[in-house]
Amino acid sequence: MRLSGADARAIASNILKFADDFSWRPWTAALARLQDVDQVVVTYFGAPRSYTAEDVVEIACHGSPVVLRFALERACEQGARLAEPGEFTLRAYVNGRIDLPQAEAVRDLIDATTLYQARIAAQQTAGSVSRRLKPVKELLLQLIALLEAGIDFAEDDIGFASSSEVEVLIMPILDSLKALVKSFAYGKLVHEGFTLAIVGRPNVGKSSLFNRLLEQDRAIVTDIPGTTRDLVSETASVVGIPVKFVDTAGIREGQNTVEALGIERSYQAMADADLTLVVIDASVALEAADEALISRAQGKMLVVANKCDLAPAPRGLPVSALTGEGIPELRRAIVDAIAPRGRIEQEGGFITSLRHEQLLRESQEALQQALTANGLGIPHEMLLLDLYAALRPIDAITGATTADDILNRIFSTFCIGK
Ligand SMILES: Nc1nc2c(ncn2[C@@H]2O[C@H](COP(=O)(O)OP(=O)(O)OP(=O)(O)O)[C@@H](O)[C@H]2O)c(=O)[nH]1
Ligand SMILES: [Mg+2]
Repeated sequence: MRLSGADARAIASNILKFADDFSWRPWTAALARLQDVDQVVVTYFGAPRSYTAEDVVEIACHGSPVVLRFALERACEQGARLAEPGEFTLRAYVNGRIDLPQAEAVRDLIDATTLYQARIAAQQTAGSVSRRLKPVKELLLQLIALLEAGIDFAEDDIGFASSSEVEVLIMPILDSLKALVKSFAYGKLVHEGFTLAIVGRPNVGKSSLFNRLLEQDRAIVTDIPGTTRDLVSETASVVGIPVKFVDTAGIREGQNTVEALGIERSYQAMADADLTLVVIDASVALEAADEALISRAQGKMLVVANKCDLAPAPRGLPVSALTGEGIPELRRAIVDAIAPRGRIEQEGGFITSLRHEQLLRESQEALQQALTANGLGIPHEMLLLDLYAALRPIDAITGATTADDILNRIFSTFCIGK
């Protein structure tokens, strides 16, 4: 149980019994009794060096929900109240201990389902997003300061930035923004995961392949066509990205209602998937139904010829769910489809939040407009409107820029008026 705020220690003192020689020493743990119910460990974090930057007291009880509830009720009787969802992190933000991207990353860290996701979120809680944006924002502020100075001090007749000079200054900012926006394609994958559907005619070995890829006996396998009737899905980590594998009902014509409904879901799974494995049976001749599925699977698709232990594959990647032949190659092909070579190395250098992506895209568009306006020789007063429009979305991520920030830049980088 975590108490945060000026009264944290007073409330804890009222509900706990400490040893006679106890005194509050920050970042130290002490034993205490919670009435006749539990023996607890109490840790005190002194403001501002605590999670919320306020006084924080953490009480570690034994895990039973009834004990925790008892502790919560006693604390509330003494004037505490239950925290809103995310309130401790909100306070950390309001108290200036972390910025907005760091707060958002705390949520991602808690929600992480793979270690890789957690690692990326941890980098972001440490401020990697703001760090990445800082030089971009700095360049933009310098450009704004330069143009503002040119306007404010025009009568001094100092030859401020020509249109080609301004272009040279805009370009690197625009390039950085574009790269960041582009990095979201991969960042989204890391954040939201990837869906892989396994489809094909009945009995080609979809469920066998599904089990083989997951390395567990998850879906039922029989030699009766039409075994799988509904979607079976399981999530596993592939190169750190949560991948949802979906096994589907075999697709064929004119079956009973249950099977027909299952087949409808197979089509839906295929439409929802980021990658579809169309499984064909190497041991029998290719049918029109196989061809129909292959042409229906749009976007990212791999043809997998299963049962290659029985006959050579007519086309596609030869594998055998039975013997394991070709499975490493299939895994590699899946990894390549998820994360094309090289992408994986840019750890921390990409954005994972849709909110950030939209803001950066907005900024990029405004800057693009500034570039066009600059090429047309539009006066700097107008150009500045676009530059401020490019700055605002960045501010929405990193925190606001004040007029002083810009004035300070003007006066620190130019010796105007001496
Ligand atoms: N020889 C051989 N047999 C296989 C292989 N993969 C699956 N089988 C057999 O093929 C039959 C059907 O396998 P399933 O995995 O149930 O096929 P499915 O595509 O899921 O079938 P439905 O769910 O009915 O659409 C079973 O008898 C499996 O043992 C393989 O690589 N080689
Ligand atoms: Mg099956």
